[in-house]
Amino acid sequence: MRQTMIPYLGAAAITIFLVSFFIAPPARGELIDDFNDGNDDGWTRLDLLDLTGVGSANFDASSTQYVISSDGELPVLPEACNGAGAFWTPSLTDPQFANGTVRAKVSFDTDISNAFVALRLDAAGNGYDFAANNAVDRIFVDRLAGFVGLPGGLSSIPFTLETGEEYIIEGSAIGSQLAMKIWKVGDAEPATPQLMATDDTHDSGALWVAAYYCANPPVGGQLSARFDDVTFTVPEPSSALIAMVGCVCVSWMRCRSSSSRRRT
Ligand SMILES: [Ca+2]
Ligand SMILES: [Ca+2]
Ligand SMILES: [Ca+2]
Repeated sequence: MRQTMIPYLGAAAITIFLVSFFIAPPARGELIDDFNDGNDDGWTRLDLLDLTGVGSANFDASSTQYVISSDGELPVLPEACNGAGAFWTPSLTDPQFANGTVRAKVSFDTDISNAFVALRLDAAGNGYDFAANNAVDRIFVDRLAGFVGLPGGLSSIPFTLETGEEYIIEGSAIGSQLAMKIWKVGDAEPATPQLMATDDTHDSGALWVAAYYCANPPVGGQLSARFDDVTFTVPEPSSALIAMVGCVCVSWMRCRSSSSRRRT
């Protein structure tokens, strides 16, 4: 009796291990920061405006929103985009952030100001961003290299964004699948992502929020975008995966059961 129980106990242990590994992830929709304490402790700032000699940035959470803005007016850019951002410091090395969904409330204080959230983006600007370009009314899923995006992004569509309005922006990187949703606060959340893309260049890196402006359209001025209620969600457990784990365990138990019967 004891001998025949051992395979079942072993199977149960393996089942518990697999279930806990695949299906019982860390807390879902975990709050990263609501800035309600008025500071940005835990974030690592990066002022690309300063590093490239274009200007300098302010990072200010005293309003209980995280405002990333330029210190004064910025010049028209000759090309590409520039800005400032911050990454959630633990996310740079914590593998929990390699797969999942970042969500943040975003708004723009001026017409030149755009914003992105990013996943798997390292401190040198290599990774994925999910961008809301207020200046040209377009949203992008993009792969950045040294903070420079691909022409046209991995995927993009027109989307009307209004200065002063609040939006929820959501970026997702699960395996090689990238997806983005955006909607105005108060509107219904879209049932499916507006943008999807497949890319396997980057499999880990940090969670970011950033404000930026671009050479298109060729305008300078004050850069200012604000962020709030940043959350990160690990992937939903896949019912297919649950089924697969179940089948593997049942097969393994049957196999062990028949081999133990042969031994007795
Ligand atoms: Ca807040
Ligand atoms: Ca804080
Ligand atoms: Ca706009």
